[in-house]
Amino acid sequence: VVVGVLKWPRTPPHREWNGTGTTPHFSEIVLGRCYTYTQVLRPELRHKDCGQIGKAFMNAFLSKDPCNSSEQDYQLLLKLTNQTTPCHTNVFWSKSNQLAHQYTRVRQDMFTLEDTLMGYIADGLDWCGDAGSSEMNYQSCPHRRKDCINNPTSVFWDTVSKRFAENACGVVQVVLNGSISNTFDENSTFGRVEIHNLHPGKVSRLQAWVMHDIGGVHSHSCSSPIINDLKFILSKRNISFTCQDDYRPIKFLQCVKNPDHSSCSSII
Ligand code: C8R
Repeated sequence: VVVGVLKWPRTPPHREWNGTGTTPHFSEIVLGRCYTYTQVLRPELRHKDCGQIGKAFMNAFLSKDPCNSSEQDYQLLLKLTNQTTPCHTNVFWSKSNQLAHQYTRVRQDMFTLEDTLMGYIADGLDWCGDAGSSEMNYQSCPHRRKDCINNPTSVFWDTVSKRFAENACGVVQVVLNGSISNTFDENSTFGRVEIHNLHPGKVSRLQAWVMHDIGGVHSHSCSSPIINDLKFILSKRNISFTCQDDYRPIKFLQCVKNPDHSSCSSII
């Protein structure tokens, strides 16, 4: 008698969580992105060990309760992916993901978190494991609001965003979305984690660019009280703050997509 037969037929695994499951081919994507970044995009990092980095990433969440993830789980991964960016090159963003990345794509000397190795590897991926198994859960992962806050991806972004802010120096920039109600949101990663982890001795000033969608509403601008909230938090931390609406270099990127809009043809 073949014992294995007793396990069959298996009921398909049910979706235990409300969030998207681990991205198919997660470990291959991680490895591929790591090699692309270190061997092709930034060969100054070619000494990084992508095999180790891939393993450390998996070990951070496999065989663990996906609602009990911690900063500690990611410490080895952070250590293996450490990277210094020059002063005056850090770009933060909040609710302006695409635009901020378009900006640094053109300005190769500037870095968002996704332009660093760790952010590049993880951008857009989902992952989680399970305490009772050494496999990834491709079916579902905990949703931040509907299931639990301390899930592997949320804890990861908080942890790496914190490090990115701690390492920032000089004048740092943030791209904000002036066409939504929460242009500055104290509950976002930027408002909750990053601004509180900038080092006052290292960061001299935060330069905010409040960008409005072309043809979109102007919910907030630099003179809005919500921007004053940000200024106030920074002043308490001895970091100076400057703000400019519709910064021209970024506005030009928006105009590339909307060349015929009246606000794109004026010369002022
Ligand atoms: N940062 C945070 N979250 C990130 C991220 C990143 O670099 N990259 C990705 N893909 N994500 P939002 P925010 C994912 O609300 O909360 C850093 C995460 O799943 O528009 O203010 C970065 O340095 C996360 O839940 O912005 C940047 O400065 C959402 O995208 C802020 O934090 C966050 O999208 C942006 O975080």
